[in-house]
Amino acid sequence: MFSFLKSGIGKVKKALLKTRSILSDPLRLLFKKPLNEETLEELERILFEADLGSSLVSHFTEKLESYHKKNKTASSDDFLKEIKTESEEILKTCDSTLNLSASPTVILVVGVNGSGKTTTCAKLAHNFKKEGKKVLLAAGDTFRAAAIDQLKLWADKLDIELVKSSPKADPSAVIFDAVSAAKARGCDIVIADTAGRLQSKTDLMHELEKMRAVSKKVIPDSPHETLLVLDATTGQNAIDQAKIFNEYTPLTGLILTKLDGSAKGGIVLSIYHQMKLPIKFIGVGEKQDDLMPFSIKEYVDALFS
Ligand SMILES: Nc1nc2c(ncn2[C@@H]2O[C@H](COP(=O)(O)OP(=O)(O)OP(=O)(O)O)[C@@H](O)[C@H]2O)c(=O)[nH]1
Ligand SMILES: [Mg+2]
Repeated sequence: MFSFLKSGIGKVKKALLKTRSILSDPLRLLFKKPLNEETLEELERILFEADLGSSLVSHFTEKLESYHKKNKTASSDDFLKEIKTESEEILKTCDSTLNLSASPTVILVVGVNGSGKTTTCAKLAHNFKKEGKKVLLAAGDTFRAAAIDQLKLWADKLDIELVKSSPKADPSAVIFDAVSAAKARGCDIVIADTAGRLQSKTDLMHELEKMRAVSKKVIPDSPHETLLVLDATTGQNAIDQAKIFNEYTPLTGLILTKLDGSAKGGIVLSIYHQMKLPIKFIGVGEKQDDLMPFSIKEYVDALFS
């Protein structure tokens, strides 16, 4: 994972530029003023705008208030440092490593419509291939012909094997074929795309369980990872999605896409605070190299620098 982490230096910082402009820049100015009722209100407003969510906003406000009581002469930089340390503390248990011990490892990629699943599958496949792994993509979104074509285009471009079926076929059958093929061909990783589904549509949510069951028929402890792709620009709504998906199908981690172009970068912190589901990757653009393994330090530095 280290190889593509290095090439991503600066990308995370760039992706969080908008969030930074509404978060750390105003905070730095605010911390120059004395901390009183008025500035505390302003502090809450700034934290809300970066999508930190109400529980985290209260948490930070209380922490900063008590820090101020103990450190009356603290500077603006001291306050920023304090909020940074506190953010790292919240994320400290977020283990972003993937469980890749099985061969083949099966990764199921799920999420609502348009969150970035197909693109993320391609980016993941590309990253693993760069590490020398033999990857197979499964076109588990059989809902629309265009979805299969989209993954096929990526597979051709990245020179990665693809298992697909005809449109409208049972997605579980595709998963079965893909996992069986990966096993027979000695692949290291299978990455399965799935159709976008609204968390409120229970029949579609149950379909996910069927896909998991079928994968288990071929490899009993699979899928090894079930990753929920969340569009960071949807803000706090992403938390509701994570809660409901997790009720239907046990998630092993989250991928937050479209952090570039979003001013809601605080959602990463907020979602971990509330869900305690590890954030495994973040999407910082549309190209194959725009998926970064989530690094606590890199993220917190980018958010508050
Ligand atoms: N800027 C940016 N765009 C992204 C990112 N990830 C995905 N996208 C874009 O988001 C759009 C939707 O991505 P898809 O991968 O098709 O999303 P999906 O979840 O598969 O969509 P459905 O299959 O329709 O549910 C595409 O235009 C992608 O290029 C990201 O990290 N940053
Ligand atoms: Mg898709």
